[in-house]
Amino acid sequence: MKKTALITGASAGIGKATAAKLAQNGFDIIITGRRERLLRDLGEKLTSQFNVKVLELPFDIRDQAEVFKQIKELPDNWKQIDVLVNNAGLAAGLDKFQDADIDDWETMIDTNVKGLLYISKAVIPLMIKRKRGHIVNISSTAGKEVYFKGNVYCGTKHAVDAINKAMRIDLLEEGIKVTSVSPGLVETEFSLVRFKGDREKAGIPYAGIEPLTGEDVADVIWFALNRPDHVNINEIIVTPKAQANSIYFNREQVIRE
Ligand code: NDP
Ligand code: 8X3
Repeated sequence: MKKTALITGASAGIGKATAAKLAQNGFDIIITGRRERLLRDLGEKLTSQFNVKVLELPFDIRDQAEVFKQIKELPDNWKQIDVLVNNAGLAAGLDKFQDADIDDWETMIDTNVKGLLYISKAVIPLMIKRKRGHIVNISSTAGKEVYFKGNVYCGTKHAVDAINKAMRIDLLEEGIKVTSVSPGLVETEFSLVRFKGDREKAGIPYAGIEPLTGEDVADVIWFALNRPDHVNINEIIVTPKAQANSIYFNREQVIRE
């Protein structure tokens, strides 16, 4: 039977690659993000390439009322959501705690934590009604270890990790699976967003290593989604070969090879 997935933050990076992966595997897809043009372009591409239905929903995940309105107003034939990928998120700034911009903190907490809570709270009742569903929360290695100047971004991803565990417990009796995927360095728009468009600074985290791609992470998400019904993958951590965790890198790998 045809399945439907809702992917937040599908206008770029990991979310965009995940939308393509699920479309390739026959899912109808609801794609969300703020940049409407990018969602429309992706929607057209996936529809023609994979012969699936795509619904583009442009909205800001930080806007609680808007999130609930968008889900409430879904056409009836889009309300049977089998998979929710909570991916929309960002880092803003990389500064010592004492130097950081409070607006950056607000943005990260509002998007990575509160936005994830809003969309989950709006979609979960639709899953409970059907006693089935699978939620994939995109956390990070930053949710496993805190790194220098990572303070609040790491805090939001530790929160995602805790929320992921809590959801799995609370949704157990509803037959809903909950998985977290925690990537290390992935080359997407993430760093450019973190450094507010400064391309030079944005390149620094990837210097001397071969980072993951959005497609690498989409493959891992698909692995978790594609298990038999009785199997739940609780957590996956995936890093580039040249990264051991949030802190340790082999930055010479690319140079040596
Ligand atoms: P990108 O910047 O490439 O993509 C982020 C996506 O989130 C975009 O589609 C963006 O859409 C969406 N988004 C951001 N803010 C909002 C908002 N307020 N409302 C709605 N959508 C929003 O980054 P990635 O693909 O790398 O990041 C995806 C997730 O993966 C994030 O949660 C990130 O923390 C996590 N992650 C990333 C890693 C990396 O190294 N890249 C590693 C580990 C985790 P738009 O701008 O159109 O709104
Ligand atoms: C993104 C990976 O190491 O930049 O979550 O925090 S990192």
